[in-house]
Amino acid sequence: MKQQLEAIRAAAKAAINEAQNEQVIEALRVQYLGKKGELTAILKQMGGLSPEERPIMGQLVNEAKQALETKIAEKKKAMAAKAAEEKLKAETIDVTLPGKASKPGHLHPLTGVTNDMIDIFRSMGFDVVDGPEVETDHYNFECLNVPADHPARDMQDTFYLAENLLLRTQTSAAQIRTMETRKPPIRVVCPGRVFRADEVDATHSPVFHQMEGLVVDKGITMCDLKGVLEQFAHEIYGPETKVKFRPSFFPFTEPSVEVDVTCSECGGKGCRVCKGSGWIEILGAGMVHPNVLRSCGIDPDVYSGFAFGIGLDRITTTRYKISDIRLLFENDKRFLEQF
Ligand code: 2NM
Repeated sequence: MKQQLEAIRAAAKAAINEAQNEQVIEALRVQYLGKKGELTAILKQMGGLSPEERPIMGQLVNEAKQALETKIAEKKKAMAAKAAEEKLKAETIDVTLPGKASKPGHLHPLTGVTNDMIDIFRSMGFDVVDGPEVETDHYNFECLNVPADHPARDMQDTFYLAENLLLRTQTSAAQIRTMETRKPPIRVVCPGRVFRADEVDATHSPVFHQMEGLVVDKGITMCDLKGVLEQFAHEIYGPETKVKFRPSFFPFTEPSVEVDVTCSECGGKGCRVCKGSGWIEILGAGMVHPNVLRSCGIDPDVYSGFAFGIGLDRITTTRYKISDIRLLFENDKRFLEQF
């Protein structure tokens, strides 16, 4: 019986040492120490022993039982410690590793220039208005005194969506709508996308951006136009900038002018950017044609006004010395990150 006990004890010890997880340990505990376990079975055989042998054997069995219980507890503790250590190892964060810097977003250069220009005109008392990009022939051409045989009305120059529906070729239509709905005094600018069926090259894109302005009140003259546009040029290019007004022609203004500023690259001496002339053309303008006022229900004998159209893409490319307008629309991050 003693030998049997020793054999059980040795087997249990070996099995516990071998055990890899809690379930196995628990199974071994049941196998050896449980109610139907092997040690309990030995205790049950003690009835057949002599009264002298019984306490000795009882003590041996109890010792074995205690030893195995201790062994199991130790093994469980060791396994828990090992599991905790592995968990810690797996969850370790190296706080000394360098971080991944995230680049903050920023405005597209065109948006930045548009916002700056809006600020300049707001400071002179202008409101910002907008209108639809899909326009009717009526608002885009007819109200603007553009005659039926004008080349701009040709399919070649304008994107038509249907007989009388088109992508606006300028933002003036929004100003026509403003004249229809507001009473003078009117002072508005309208920034936005416009569309023309141009071939793409370094200075042309079928989608480009404009800001048109309109002032209508009693007694508005060419002097008001000059003052506002000079102020604008000084704010956007610097106070040393000179401004030149040249006679021109637009169907919607009479008289019409084109406005040049001294080249910001060479200061007016002449360079590659201004093609040697010292001047850069930045906008077109003029006194609103009486027919345009009349088409919006404004009496040209009582009111007068001036209007102007500025190419935002050109202001942006000259300000940042960008050589090709297409860079503004390609959304190449290597380009955009420079601003
Ligand atoms: C330009 C040049 C000259 C213009 C005219 C109007 C309106 F709606 F009042 F008739 N808005 N913008 C205008 C005048 C636009 O762009 C080069």
